[in-house]
Amino acid sequence: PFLLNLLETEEFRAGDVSTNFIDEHPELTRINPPKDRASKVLAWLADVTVNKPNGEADGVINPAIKLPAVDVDLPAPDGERQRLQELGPEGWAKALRERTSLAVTETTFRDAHQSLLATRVRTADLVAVAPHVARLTPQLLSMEAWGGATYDVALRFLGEDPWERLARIREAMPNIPLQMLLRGRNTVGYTPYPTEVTSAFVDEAARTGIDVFRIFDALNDVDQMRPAIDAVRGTGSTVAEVALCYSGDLLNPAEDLYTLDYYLRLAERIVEAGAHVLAIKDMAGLLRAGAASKLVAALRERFDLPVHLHTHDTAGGQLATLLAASAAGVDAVDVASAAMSGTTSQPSMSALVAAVAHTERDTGLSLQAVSDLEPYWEAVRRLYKPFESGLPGPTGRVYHHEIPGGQLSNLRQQAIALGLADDFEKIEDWYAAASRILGRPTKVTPSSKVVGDLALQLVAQGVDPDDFERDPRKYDIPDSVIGFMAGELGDLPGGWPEPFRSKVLEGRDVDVSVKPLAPEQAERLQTPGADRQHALNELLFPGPTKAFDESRAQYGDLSVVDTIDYLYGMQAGEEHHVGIGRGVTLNVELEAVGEPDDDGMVTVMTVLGGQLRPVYVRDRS
Ligand code: 3PY
Ligand code: ZN
Repeated sequence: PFLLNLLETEEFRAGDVSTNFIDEHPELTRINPPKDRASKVLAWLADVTVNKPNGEADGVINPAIKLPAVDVDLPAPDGERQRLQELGPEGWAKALRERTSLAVTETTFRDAHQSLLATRVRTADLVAVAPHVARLTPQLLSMEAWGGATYDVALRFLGEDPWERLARIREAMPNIPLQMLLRGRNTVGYTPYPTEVTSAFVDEAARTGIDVFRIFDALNDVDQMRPAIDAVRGTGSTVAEVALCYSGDLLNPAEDLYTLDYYLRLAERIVEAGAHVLAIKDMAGLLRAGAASKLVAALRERFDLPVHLHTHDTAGGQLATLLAASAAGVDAVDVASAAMSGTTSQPSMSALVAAVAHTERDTGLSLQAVSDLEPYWEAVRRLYKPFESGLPGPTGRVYHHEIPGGQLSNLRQQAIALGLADDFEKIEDWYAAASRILGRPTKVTPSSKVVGDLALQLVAQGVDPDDFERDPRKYDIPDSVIGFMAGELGDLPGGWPEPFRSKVLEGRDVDVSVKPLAPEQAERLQTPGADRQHALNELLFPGPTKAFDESRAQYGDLSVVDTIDYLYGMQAGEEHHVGIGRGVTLNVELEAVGEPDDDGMVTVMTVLGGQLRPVYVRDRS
């Protein structure tokens, strides 16, 4: 055990071992139990119990008790996934366009928690409800369940493999197409990758369970989306839904960039590039009801593709937008389970289902079934309270600052971390100013991050945006802003902001070429399967993948542990039933938590299966 302890020590592995290393780390000579699966899970639980990274478990319940009564042993009825398999992507899209009922995509497994709970919802909570969703709402067009920030967050914060998540959801929900959000050439990352990465990623995602790829580019650059569209079409069986990112205010006569004409020209290029479905991606919730009518009607009149509308309810009025779009013929809309809807998330599914029930656009979903799933999500949301964005209600300020839903919640947390919480309105105002300075780009990952970086920097350093625009070289310029001005993310819809851009780039030699893969990296992308998945993790997120590998080595597969235990640890006097996979459940009780010793180590006395088990934990609280 001593050697194992030693090998698990970061500095030791990093080669930073001085001669008196052992003297400085007496805890290593203490005997920990052998690292079997139970010990690994116990190590996690003991650590969380001592260090309380998420505070106390106040008012939480295990969501499982709120799962609606459904016989999950009966097979799930056939759904849109079987139709897709039968008709193929072209036929499926055509059928979507021809149906009268309004098709519904559910976003609770991805965007809703990305936009409300910092993307923290764990695989266990998704897989637990998936069979119920499959049986209660089999009419869903799709479930958005992957992509966006979920991939990064799984590796970085949850000790979870995103591919395992996808495979498990796929298995638990065999009848509903799984949809992912793909950031064009950036796949699920923040910068562009070579085409072979996009192709391998799409192929692997399709094999693991994705049926519908919603592809977008942060600057609406169709060329940046082409490799992804080609890769999706190349699978032969999956749907390329290609998005135009909505910005500005279509009906405003003063709008001179993001006009109806702009969107129609963009849509034309998207259709030519091979999209099966056209998506309107309103990431900030700026698409007003009147504008939605006009845009949807024009897109459907001009093109034969079905139109799928995605919005965020930041200002509180987006049900009106969905209804206006529905009246104008939109084929599908995105909503989230009511308990996970509203504000920076999508509008509520039950509100939508009720609003069009008994009309010709009736969704076919049962309002009863949809609402029966809500108590589960309410309990899940309560569990993840430490990750709530803190946006207490809708805000009309979004029409001014145009911050996307997912980013608005994140920026609030960043502002708190930087001690700028009281200045949040200033951050919003200066975000708007930063956007203007940078040429009014469409703002969505990763262009939104560039604008946010600049806004935070200006506020933190007290630099007036106009001064910065006049003479950027006088101030620190975030690297992301320099790269953005150099064209790292592609060209801007409205052209480059001059003379600002030239001032930023003057005397700088910025290399924006996409770095080719090393031959051994390219080789690993050739063969589908676990090694390719791991190679993609390493390529896209090297740091988080290392964090994930370390978490797996130290704590084992934590994705099977109940969230209540995972987030809040053990409570004295309670028996914890901890699933450790393959049908094995541990019974664990917390006996006592000792005081930190001189080395900051705490002994956590547990009872595992009736036997006393001490676990040693570093106190970082
Ligand atoms: C993402 O890229 O993660 C988004 O949700 C963009 O809206
Ligand atoms: Zn979104």
